[in-house]
Amino acid sequence: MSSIFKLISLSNPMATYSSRTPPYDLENSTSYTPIPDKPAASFAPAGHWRSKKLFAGILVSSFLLLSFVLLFVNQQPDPQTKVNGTNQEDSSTPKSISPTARTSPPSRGVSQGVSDKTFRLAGGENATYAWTNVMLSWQRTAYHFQPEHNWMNDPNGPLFHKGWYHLFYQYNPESAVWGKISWGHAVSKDLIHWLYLPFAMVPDHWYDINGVWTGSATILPDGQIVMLYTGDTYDAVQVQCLAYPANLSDPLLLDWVKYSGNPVLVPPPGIGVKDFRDPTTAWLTPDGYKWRITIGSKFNKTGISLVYETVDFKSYDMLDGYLHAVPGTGMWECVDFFPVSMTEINGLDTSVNGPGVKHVLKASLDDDKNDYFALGVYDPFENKWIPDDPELDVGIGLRYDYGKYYASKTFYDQITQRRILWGWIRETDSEDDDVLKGWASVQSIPRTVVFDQKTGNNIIQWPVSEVEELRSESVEFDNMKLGPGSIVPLRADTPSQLDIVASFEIVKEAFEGTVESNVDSSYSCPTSGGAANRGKLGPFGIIVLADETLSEGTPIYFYVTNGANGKAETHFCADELRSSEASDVAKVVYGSKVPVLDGEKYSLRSLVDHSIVESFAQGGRRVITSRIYPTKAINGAARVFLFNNATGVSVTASGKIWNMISADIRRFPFNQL
Ligand code: DQQ
Repeated sequence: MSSIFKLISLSNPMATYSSRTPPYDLENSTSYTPIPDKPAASFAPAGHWRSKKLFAGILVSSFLLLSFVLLFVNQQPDPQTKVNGTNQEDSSTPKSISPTARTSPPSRGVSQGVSDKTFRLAGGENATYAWTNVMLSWQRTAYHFQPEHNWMNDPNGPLFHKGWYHLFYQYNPESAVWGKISWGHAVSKDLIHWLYLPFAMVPDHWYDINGVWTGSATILPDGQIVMLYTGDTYDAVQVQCLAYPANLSDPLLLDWVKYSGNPVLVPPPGIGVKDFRDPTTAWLTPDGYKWRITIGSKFNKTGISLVYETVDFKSYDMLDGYLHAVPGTGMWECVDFFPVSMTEINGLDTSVNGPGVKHVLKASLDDDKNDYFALGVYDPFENKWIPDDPELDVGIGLRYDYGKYYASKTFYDQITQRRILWGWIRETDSEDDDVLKGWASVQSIPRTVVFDQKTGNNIIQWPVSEVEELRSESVEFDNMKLGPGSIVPLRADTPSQLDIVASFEIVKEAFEGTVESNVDSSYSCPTSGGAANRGKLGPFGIIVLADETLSEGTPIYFYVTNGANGKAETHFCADELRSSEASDVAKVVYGSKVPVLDGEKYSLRSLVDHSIVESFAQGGRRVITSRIYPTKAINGAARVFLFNNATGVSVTASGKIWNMISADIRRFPFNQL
């Protein structure tokens, strides 16, 4: 008998389901009754980049400047590429449609109650670009986690156990589109180099035969590991299931046992059978005796998080009310709930609460496919989380990432005392392109998450320090003056694999006369037209994954405006409008306002990895992940630039660029044990 099973049996001999009715209107509600176990279909179980010396090309090339002026500076984007005033990238329209028009591929997932995948052109048409193998294989990242092949989505159940970080992930063993969702599994000593293991779980019981969906791990005080996940049943009902390692002494946690009494939770009355998924890591009640989890759902258009209490993870009571609810936000997927310290710099274990602690509540909004969070206070006695600022509530306020980033999940690393965040970087090309390249999606570089003690109303996300192991040769630039409309190439040996830090200062004399006269107070990155749109105080920043002539390039930049209160406001943006000549990819401008405090420079860090750029502003106060598909700015043709496209001021730039070697990501060498 496994240890978790012992715990379950001892603490709950009755092993019955129980739930209390929530207080909302139950009109028309139905209760789901699971069928007993029955036979189910069986499933099979589951360069080193040689860095050379970097050198900075600090000569302003007149040819490049001319190109820049023509391509980025004064030119407004093609009307067809302009975003339509929303932050939704799927609303943008590529510049041209190839003659090879196709019918729209079927959308995977939505009918099952999960994310839409396909990027579609406006008007329902789809078009394909003449991708070459060189372009497609170049897109594969060198130091982000990806499976060898096929489709991946949400990170699941991250944890640290006996010397190994474990990452599980939603995975289709059969193809590069969503389906047959199983749990892929990989381990790492340092969160950067990974070894693939056999699948942890596959859909093989009636309660998860349509997919072993997202879940979370809880490590109990005695070291036992509880995994709760959502099963999609044979009749497409979302239920919660329990699994645990067959052998806790195995550092690799190779074998997982699904509890024989699964499912442990079914949709309660009043909750749609397709609106009940993604259980969180559990936290202890104040008496230290019971555990609680929250599960995302919706009631009409209100996103909600239901709370359940358990002693043994096998039988549960649903608590009255919700942990939190926000009207108009729709289905909450992949809810995450964890404490952050207001005074310490370390992360906190999930059960910590008390003075000096705030709680982050995060929901992945199924309606717009973004991860929203808010800071607030958790009252375990009232079973309520109250946002600090109702105007910045979950789903209407701050996002973890203003680019392509979804279904994220944190875990507490008990060894280094860090709260670490994983997130899924989705594709924004068409499903057909994914099938051509044989894989889809990437996981972000894991990020530490702490409370932003300086602003008091943000969190700070920063790539785990282990990624710095990949830094090789570097070059610094110091106090480099960039006049209005200038661009400076920074030549690197591995421009597709870089870690760039840069800070900018607006030349003071110029700044003082300018902010009052800058009338652009309605500026917003998504509606701005991108880096081509010039203001007196911006944009200025870097351009990555550009080709020599700047026909392709992705500017990451600051744009300063005169805010409503007369004070300067800073926007942090990433412009994909010219990131690719391909027609069948999304091209948008991402971004948001970012607080820049007195005495702070405008600072950014970008991790460039082939087709992914993760950019952090002001030490991690804002983050934008770009998912881009250059066709020319690849291999040796890729370039990186500093630029200042402001009309009214000069800026000075200082910083450093590192070449990044590739991470070692491969199958676990079982044959060498
Ligand atoms: N992905 C899973 C669901 C989750 C969704 C299915 C979010 O559990 O709600 O693959 O991307």
